[in-house]
Amino acid sequence: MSDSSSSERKLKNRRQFLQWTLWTGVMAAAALKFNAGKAQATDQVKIPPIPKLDTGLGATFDPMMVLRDFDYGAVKEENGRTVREFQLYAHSTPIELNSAITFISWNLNDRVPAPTLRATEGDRVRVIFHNEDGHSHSLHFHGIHPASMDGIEPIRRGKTNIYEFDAEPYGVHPYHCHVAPISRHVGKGLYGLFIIDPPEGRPPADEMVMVMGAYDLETDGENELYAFNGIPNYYRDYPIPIYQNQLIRLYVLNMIEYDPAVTFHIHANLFAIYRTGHGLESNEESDVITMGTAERNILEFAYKYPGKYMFHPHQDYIAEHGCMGFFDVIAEDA
Ligand SMILES: [Cu+2]
Repeated sequence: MSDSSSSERKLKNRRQFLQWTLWTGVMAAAALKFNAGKAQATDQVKIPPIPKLDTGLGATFDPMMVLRDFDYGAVKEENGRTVREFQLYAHSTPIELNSAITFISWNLNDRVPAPTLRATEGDRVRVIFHNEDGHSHSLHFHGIHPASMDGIEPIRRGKTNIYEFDAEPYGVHPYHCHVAPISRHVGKGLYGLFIIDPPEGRPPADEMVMVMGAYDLETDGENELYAFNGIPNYYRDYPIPIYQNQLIRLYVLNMIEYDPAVTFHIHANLFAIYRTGHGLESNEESDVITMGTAERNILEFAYKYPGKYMFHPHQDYIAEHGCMGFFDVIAEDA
């Protein structure tokens, strides 16, 4: 790629990134507004200031924004029911995984992972899928729905398809492309989280998503790089600020192809485990949890002492190739 086309692309990516950041801000404000008065009392949660980062990478998204970005959809009332309408666009977008490696991702809304969709159990969910990519793709949601909405039929390029179903059961579900070879479509970045909240909500917490993915750069059925929320080593280089003694609720998903399972481990603490996010009582605590591909959990913890604490899979090869991060615990009185 010539220098001029590379810098044009960077400019375009930065423009998209700025638009995306703006959009994210609007969505976050909308989400907070919509949540007002609901069981999830977001006003009781203090979110540390999010640093403005200039990573030098020409990314169309910022993993620091992905963390706390929840898409509640456009909310409508139809026949006395809450309907949440989501717009998803399949694209091919270059992502700079580090200063040396650019990867052509297949993605939704120019980001990997895809937007975190969020509804409450019993809502009607309407996902409008625009395939603007050059390949056929589909959206397959985990959860309970009719066969006609299972998303295994390819949607050809240029076509739009509507997936509509009731949000059930409450919990944490993945959604992803289901066009063969699925390992390639998922490995290229077509996956995200679909959170269904219980009707009664959950206690206030600083909520974040942590999606584990991988990149098979050599197309040899093995991963060369791994990442939390899209960019390898991002939270190693830019630790996630959280407050001391405040409850953190982590929605963790493993979407790593080719490795049968990975673990997720946090340092100097234990977390309460809510398997598949299905259940309001935790009966298990650990500092490490094993997840096969597509497994996901809610993990809850708070840090007692300020400082920087690592999190990573305990498969050290995977940690050393991009799945590495830190929480930066800020003292309460800071
Ligand atoms: Cu696909």
